Amino acid sequence: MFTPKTYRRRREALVKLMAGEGGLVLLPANGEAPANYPDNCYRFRQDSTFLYFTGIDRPGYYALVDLDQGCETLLGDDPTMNDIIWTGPQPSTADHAMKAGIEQACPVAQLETLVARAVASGRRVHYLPPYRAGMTLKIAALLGIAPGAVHGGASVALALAVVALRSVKEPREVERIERACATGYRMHTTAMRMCRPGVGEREIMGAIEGIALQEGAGVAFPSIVSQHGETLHNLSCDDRLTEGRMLLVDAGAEEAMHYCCDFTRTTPVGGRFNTMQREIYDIVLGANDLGRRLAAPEMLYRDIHLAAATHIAEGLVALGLVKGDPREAVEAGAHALFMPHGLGHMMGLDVHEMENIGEKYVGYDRETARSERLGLASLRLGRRLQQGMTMTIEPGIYFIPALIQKWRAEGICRDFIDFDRVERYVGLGGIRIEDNILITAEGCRLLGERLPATVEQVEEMAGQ
Ligand SMILES: [Mn+2]
Repeated sequence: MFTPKTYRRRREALVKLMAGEGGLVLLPANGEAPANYPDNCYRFRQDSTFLYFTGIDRPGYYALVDLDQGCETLLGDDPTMNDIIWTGPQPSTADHAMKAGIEQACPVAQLETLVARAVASGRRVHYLPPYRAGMTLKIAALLGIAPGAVHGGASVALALAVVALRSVKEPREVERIERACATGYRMHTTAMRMCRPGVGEREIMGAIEGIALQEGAGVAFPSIVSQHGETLHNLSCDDRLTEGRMLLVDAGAEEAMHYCCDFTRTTPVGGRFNTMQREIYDIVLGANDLGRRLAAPEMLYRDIHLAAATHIAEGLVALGLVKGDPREAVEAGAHALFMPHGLGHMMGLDVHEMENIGEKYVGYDRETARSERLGLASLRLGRRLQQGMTMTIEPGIYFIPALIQKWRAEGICRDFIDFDRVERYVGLGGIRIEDNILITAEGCRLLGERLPATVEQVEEMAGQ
């Protein structure tokens, strides 16, 4: 945990940003989530906004911030004798409140009374849209509304205030993210060294997820460890590595306080790229480099995405896969055949930072909105960048047989794509190169030590 002062200051900033709103802010912790019977739960993961404002990494708590009176309450139940027998001595609610810099602590049973009193006197209860069914039901019961009305009743003012605060990282948060990056470095270099014919994808997954568990709170999301890199979120990993293919690993760790990293590397099995792979790899790497050169305060991330897409189109024109003017090809959305995803996303306490709060407020803003246009429709982040933001840059090129077939059959972008030539690349799979950056005063810098990235660096690491 950070100091109580840190959490108090963050909540004071929240109250300031919500000046004029009035009412109560309800910040719920996550509860335990049963996997297959009530006592066998998934790994506990705290709600990131609750973590940000309190630092408390335990289930079942609620923080209430009174915007009118400026007082704060932590609600939680003290451990019972039974809890102590099974799970050992635990801090009391008052202990947690003290560490979070919250003055009042009381049992959860009082939540209903406090909220009911606010509702009865016509005061607004601000909450973020819940993402677990149990919390939706809880909020419905507390406010006396139908579960179906909970999402729509979430507070826009609270969403905007939380996004404003969490988007800009404090130096102490950057330091934590870089700890996660150090673990990510070890995960990815381990995967590269294991990338030999005959090794199971699952062996590599087990090895790298083990590193995440040894060094911190485990993985930030289920690892992608696959020779089928063209399947963007491929979670199956039952194949054995074969010479001539490439292994795509998209994996990240959470450090002890749950700050994340999120890296992707693509390594040739056996440690040597063939010519076809190397040509495509270098285009993706060039797009990654370009993204980092352009990322700076006031830049629209959407424009960086389009610049990276144009770089990819230029590279593919040189190889004869794309025809015509690269800029016009990108305007028509032709790059989406090869990169059907966005260039990146914010990252912090969530690997997709604040995705639960609503993309409209997180990835976009008053000035920008997600476009329906081909080649932009999957972009999670489009808004203007600010100093202190942390995000990924993750261009890729993929050869997805079903998508190529569909585009060919429907004649999509046929003026810009040489389908005969593209089909020769089916079987190559997919390449993605993902780094994590911090927006600085002048531009951006990498978070953590750079993982092997050039063809030479990857081949050297894979050859070890
Ligand atoms: Mn990512």
